[in-house]
Amino acid sequence: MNNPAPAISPPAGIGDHKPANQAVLDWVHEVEQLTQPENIFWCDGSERENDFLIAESLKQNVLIRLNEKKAPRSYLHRSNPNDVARVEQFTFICTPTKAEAGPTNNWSEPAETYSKLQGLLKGAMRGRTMFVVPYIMGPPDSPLTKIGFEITDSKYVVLSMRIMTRMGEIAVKRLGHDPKAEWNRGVHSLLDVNPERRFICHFPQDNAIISVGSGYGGNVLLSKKCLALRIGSYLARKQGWLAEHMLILGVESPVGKKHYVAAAFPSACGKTNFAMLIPPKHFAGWKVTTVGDDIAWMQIRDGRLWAVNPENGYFGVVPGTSCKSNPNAMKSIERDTLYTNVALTDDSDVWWEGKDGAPPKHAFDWRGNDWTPDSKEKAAHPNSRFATPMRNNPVLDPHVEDGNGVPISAIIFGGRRSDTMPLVFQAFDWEHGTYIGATMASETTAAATGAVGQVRRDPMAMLPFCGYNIGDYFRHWLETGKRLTKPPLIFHVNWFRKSADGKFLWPGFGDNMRVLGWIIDRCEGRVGANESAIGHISRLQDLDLGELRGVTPNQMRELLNVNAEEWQKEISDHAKFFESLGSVVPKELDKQRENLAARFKS
Ligand code: GTP
Ligand code: SPV
Ligand code: MN
Repeated sequence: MNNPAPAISPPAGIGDHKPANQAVLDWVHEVEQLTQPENIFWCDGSERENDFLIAESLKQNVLIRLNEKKAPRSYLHRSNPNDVARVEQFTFICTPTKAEAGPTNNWSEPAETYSKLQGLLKGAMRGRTMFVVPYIMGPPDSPLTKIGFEITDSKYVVLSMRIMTRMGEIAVKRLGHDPKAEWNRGVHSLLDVNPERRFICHFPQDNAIISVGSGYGGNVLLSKKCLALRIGSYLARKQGWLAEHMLILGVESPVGKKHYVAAAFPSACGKTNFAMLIPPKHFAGWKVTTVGDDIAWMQIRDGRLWAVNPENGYFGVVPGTSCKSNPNAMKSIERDTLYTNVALTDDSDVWWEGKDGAPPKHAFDWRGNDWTPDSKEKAAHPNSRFATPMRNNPVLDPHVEDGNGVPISAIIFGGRRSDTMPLVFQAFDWEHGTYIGATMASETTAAATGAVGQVRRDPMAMLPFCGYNIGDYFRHWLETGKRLTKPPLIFHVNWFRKSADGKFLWPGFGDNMRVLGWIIDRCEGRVGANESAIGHISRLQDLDLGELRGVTPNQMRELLNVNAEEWQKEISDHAKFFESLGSVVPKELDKQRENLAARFKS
């Protein structure tokens, strides 16, 4: 379990890779004075270091070794059962004023917060090893690439960071000697893994993050949500680019024409699956490749948006992953994978709800308790995850390391909506697209603690990840649009609409290619659309449904239907949402809502 484990003593040559930069040394010294670890382990990201840390983690039961034949070089980690997902209620943006954090963030005054956290961190690493993890976010030769250092007392965090980021020597070299160089300071301590002492705090002005009391995912892999999105979005506005919760995929037609698409779906709403999609047989010759599965950093060049994936691995939802739903993910996690909170079979393989084949007759559930198919509890936690290097992905896009990024032809928004939202529609223009993103909603999922299945507004899938005032974020989107001479087209999709009897109307997964195909046709100007009040909607005859099984014409009509009554409620929910944000929403977006309402009347 990811409860604190005692200090480890590495042999000479491991853990002693001290960087030369004085600013880093001073900061580490300061944190050492405060937390008083037994020793300091300076990570270099080498194979040898990784082997040593895995061996120590196995000894200390931080990891469980899996069957070498069935899951080569893969391990299982069990987190504390009180610590299984992001904690939005304990996540804070600590800007000098509350207004800078805005109406959607928890705000906490920086000086007070530093002092509270210092109190919690005082002596917190006694008897433990303090790891210093250097890493970069972004391809090595991208102008957007950022350097971070994470201090942590969790080996699981170190091992995960090595998968999820470009970690070690590469960051130390890039930073060099300049004590004024820009880099992110991240401090993480498990403390006693107690939800009452769990705080994820961001100090955008200081480019600093402090996370205490958790050992799980986005709470503690400070590169990901904390740096790449919350601090990242703050820097992006200042520096004129975009940091978004978006997958990036490439889609190539049979004649070899390639487009790149970025898509923002909230947590556990299908980004990883969409990014690795395998087109159905009917789409022979089409190919989808993955640039990223969770985060896109985008900048403007030649009037277009160009995107890079700042990450180096995937931290993906496990339940539901199978050779049927996502064969490329299954191949990616065949080896070199760090699993968290899945079930363990009697032959030391991993299992989860939705995996191919029959469930095992006996297994140990994610907590380590006996489990059989008759058990009431789930074998794998609904937010159980895999961390796997992106190199394992058989459809990794060849341009993933390209520092210039890939040119984005379309941006897609989408969420889990059982009603109202049709399968796909297109915004009239950038400003309307910004409105569609800003008013997006989705049912909550197990990716964050709290109720599951409740519809909430989640602008651009960034509600939990925007590191500054959401009104300024909307403004930044509008301003970005003005700078684009060839803006991507903007779409909204919904894979999750349900029939009256509560079943998904759309088969999803690989069949989402049919929707992607229409989107590409629109980008190429090859196909028309129905002009509706909410945007350009796909006509039934323009969606390639060849060989699609199990969807009746009636279901298709339902999927594409715009129900005026549902939309009256939707529009009034948009208004309520904007009202709840106070006066920060740009007036252009209020105007968009008025136009939308008016189109329904005309
Ligand atoms: P995060 O890693 O939390 O950001 O999640 P994500 O957006 O990458 O979602 P992911 O692709 O991991 O999918 C989350 C859940 O949605 C999984 O259980 C999937 O099986 C399910 N899912 C993904 N795509 C579809 C789809 O097209 N249709 C349906 N019905 N379910 C889907
Ligand atoms: C998400 O919740 O959007 C994730 C998982 O990608 S976590 O890294 O835990 O935030
Ligand atoms: Mn995510």
